[in-house]
Amino acid sequence: MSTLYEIAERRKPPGSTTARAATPDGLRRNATPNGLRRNETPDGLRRAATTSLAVLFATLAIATSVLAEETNTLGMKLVPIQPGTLKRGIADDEIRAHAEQFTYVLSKVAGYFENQGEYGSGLHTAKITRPFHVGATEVTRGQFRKFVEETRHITDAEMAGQPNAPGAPMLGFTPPRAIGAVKTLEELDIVSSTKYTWKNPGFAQTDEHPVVGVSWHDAVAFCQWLSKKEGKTYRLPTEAEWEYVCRAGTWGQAYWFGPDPYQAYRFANIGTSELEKAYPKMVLEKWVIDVEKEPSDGFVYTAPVGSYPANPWGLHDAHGNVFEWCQDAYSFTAYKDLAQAAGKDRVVADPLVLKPTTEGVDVRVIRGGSFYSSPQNFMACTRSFFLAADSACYIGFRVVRGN
Ligand SMILES: [Ca+2]
Ligand SMILES: [Ca+2]
Repeated sequence: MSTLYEIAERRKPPGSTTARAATPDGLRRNATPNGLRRNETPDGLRRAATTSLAVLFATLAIATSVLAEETNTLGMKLVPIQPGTLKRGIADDEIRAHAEQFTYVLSKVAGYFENQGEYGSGLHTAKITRPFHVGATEVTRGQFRKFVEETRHITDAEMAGQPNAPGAPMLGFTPPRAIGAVKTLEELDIVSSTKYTWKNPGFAQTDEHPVVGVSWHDAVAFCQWLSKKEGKTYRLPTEAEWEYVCRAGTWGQAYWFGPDPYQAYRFANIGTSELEKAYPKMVLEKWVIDVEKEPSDGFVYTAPVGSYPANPWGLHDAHGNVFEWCQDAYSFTAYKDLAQAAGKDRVVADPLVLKPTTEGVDVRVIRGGSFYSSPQNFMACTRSFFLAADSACYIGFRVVRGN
């Protein structure tokens, strides 16, 4: 079996290396129904009632302010998220649904996730203890452009090829030269080249499309710039926060919209029949689909952000469009390690993993799948990774703002 380093070195998209396998808490009320003592006078009752109402309105005002949706200086919509809990790991139902849907042998799918420590021994509960805001959409190319214009930031991909460049040339979308011309998987469709940057990912984009071709470093630099600009703390979501807001209260199903990947075309831009029609043999390798019968999601490459319905908490494109960088370093055994360290109750408060599988190799988590992904890769639970200094035409990011 390949080591993480070897896999990362190959710089293949997660879709091709791993595809095979691939509530809020309620507030406790401790008051009595009316909150009053038995011996109070009517006046006292009125005063107490008035006081109770004042407290209630004040509480509602606080709750409302916490719950407000906001638009920041970049015109980015931020939706409020309340603390709560998230089960992490793979639910039996999710495994079963995929085994049945894709004719994979149940044990094979389960075995894949078990190897990643995400199933059985890795099951645990993540407790999100603080409220935060999260971008309703992925960061757009127009928003990233403003950052570049103000800071003259040079991305890792733009430095690639020069001496001491931190990362490899960006993976851009390179259509096969001709049908039948591709002899090996290495020649297929996604190629590392210095000609690709966030301005040229290999397909056309407008300022409303999600920015791609940004490394983890570039995404963090964007957050730092925006924090300084607004005097607030912007950052990438932790891996746990990402799944928490993607699931939006759902558990035991592969997607926030349900268990059925064949409904995904209504809710997400993923690699489905339109991609297969544009580039035959590209999708079929990864996904058992019927090109003629299966509806298209409408986009071969990235879609303008927010083109599909929001999930119950107001997020668009958590599944698909582009993978999203998370703060965490990627570790194969992260879930198993966290579960074991958590003790009997297996509850971990605000988990954040910073220790990678291989010392000295900065590999970070990416989540949610992309326009190029098969269903296993855009499940809410599916963990993927990429080198922090590298970039690809199917990876972007979304920001979190602390409160
Ligand atoms: Ca698509
Ligand atoms: Ca996404």
